[in-house]
Amino acid sequence: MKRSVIVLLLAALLAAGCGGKSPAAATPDAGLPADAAAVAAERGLTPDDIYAAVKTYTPSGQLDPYIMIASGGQSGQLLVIGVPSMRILKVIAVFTPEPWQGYGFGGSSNDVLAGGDMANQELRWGDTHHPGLSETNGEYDGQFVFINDKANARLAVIDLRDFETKQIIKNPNANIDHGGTFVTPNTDYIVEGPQYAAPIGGDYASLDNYAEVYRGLITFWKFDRLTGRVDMARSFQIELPPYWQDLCDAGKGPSDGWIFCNSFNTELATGGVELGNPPFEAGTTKNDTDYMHIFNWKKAEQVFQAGQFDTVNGMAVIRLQTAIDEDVLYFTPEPKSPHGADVTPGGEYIVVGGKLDPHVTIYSFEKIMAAITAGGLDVDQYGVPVIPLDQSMEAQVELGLGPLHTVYDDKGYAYTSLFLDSAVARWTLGGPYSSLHAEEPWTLVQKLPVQYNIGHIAAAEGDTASPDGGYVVALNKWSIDRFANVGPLLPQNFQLIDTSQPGDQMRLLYDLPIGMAEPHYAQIIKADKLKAFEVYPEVGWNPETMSVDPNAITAPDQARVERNGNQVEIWMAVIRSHFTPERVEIKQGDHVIWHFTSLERTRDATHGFALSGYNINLSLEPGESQTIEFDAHTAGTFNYFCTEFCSALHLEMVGYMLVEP
Ligand code: RUQ
Ligand code: CUA
Repeated sequence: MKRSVIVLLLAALLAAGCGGKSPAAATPDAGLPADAAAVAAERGLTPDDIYAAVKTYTPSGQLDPYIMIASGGQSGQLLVIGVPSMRILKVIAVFTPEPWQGYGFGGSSNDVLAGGDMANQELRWGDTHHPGLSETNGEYDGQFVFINDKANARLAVIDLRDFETKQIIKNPNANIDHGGTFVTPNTDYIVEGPQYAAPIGGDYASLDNYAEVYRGLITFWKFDRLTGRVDMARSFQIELPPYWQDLCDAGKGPSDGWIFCNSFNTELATGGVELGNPPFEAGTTKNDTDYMHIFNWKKAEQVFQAGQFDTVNGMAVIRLQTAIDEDVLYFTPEPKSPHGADVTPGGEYIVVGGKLDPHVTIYSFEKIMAAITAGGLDVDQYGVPVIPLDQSMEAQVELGLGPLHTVYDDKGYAYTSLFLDSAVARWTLGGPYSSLHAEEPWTLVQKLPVQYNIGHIAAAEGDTASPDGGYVVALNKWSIDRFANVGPLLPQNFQLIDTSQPGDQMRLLYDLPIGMAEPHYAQIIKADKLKAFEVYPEVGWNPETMSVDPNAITAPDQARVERNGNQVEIWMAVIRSHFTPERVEIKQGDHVIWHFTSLERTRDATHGFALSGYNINLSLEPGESQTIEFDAHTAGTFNYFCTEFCSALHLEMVGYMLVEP
């Protein structure tokens, strides 16, 4: 029945000349079933609207073929969104405490958050920019996702078996990052690119000494898949000139082993508009070109392993001069204030968008290698060899105003966000991609307006070695008039675009308001690559160690309270619809260690544990174990209760904690 309605709708679309710009509402004579046509007519839906509805409508119980993992911007979190339904499935708590997940309110997540603290400052938010899914052979493998915190130069590791954050690591030598996270094709390293230059290690230095003391810094975090953690002892950094390095991408295929990063502020501007200096916006954009940074990371790894580094704050730093001497770093010019650097699926080209240039510039990895091999290169003011633009460039394509980021599909098209034009540009790749499309290589095919001010852009598997095509999502910074007025702070607008048809057939399908932050990048993975647990694999599972916790219990009759001096230790069983024990009687000043085990094996039978007056709130998913520790600082009568409506007698899932003065 459902299928036949769709067939009828599609027939109607054809009959109505779908794809045309006719504003005429569908009418019953268009061939729609009478009731559907009546709804369409009543709502004033055009054939284009009906097409978009049919492309995105996902009946209850049907699952999306793609999952988008989007940065959550200054919320500090990640978003999980189904594509094409554009339903928000989850917010993953990363840098910011989140009560629903019991994240940061007792339990092991407190340790995860504390792992990202600075020596003298607790950090409880982040500005997430670029999620990086783990890859095997340049393809998403669905195991992990990594995300940076631009505000504090931190990196987080999320395990996609339970979609929970396992590690936050503070970069000891940087205060800001941006060009991360992205991974090398087999996730050997998670790369965290820098942004605003600063003295390495963050010491004080006058801006008068900018050129001599301030530096850029790129970090290669070694990822250990077995432990699911970054290993700082096997990670290294490379000192860079104090240009402001921006987004980066890893080579693959022929360019595997190399990394490409944009930079701006090769002018070495230091601001000070209040002192009569040019403001940063003018000072950093004077030069016609900046430098793309070209790293041989496999060579850098050898340099690191050979011990050719200084240790700064416990971290190996390969000095700039060593990087130059060991052929680790090269430059090539890029037009005015570049932003995105995106390697093509086969690894042959790097596409760079210049914010103040109407073109994207396409660099050939083969040409770059030939220039390096030929040698005899001039150097920049810091001694880094510079490959002239005419020796590295393959093509330029004029797209429009404000090109930023580029993703790809399976038809040899590239999609570039045009911030100032508020449009998505579809254009053709050349070289080995020419046979995939009918158009001329390196030409603009279509510009689709989006609403408004698009920043990043994401495509189905669009930055992997084999993009899927079909969908692109425009991550728009402004929404202005797209949604009901909810006051001066407006949501962002994620717009789903249909890219299934070739040529100038891109269409806008759906608007998803994001009312929690300004997300930056997103990646879209095939849903069947994700193999998350339905319930934790065994009762007593500790999500921090991903194994059964030694303090877990397996039955309610093992629940108990033990006192040792003024330390009270509690082993609590949690199962519908009660906690065991239901009474905890302690004394003011006691130190309490409280272990929880959910004995549930039923999918979605999650319990919460909230303790009044003590800022404690856990989420106990089926099979999960957790431990909290606190001092009973306040005497009185307190309740603990379940915060998830888990059963008809959920309100009875409660207990008393009596703290005797
Ligand atoms: S940025 S809008 Cu952080 Cu990726 Cu380009
Ligand atoms: Cu357990 Cu409500």
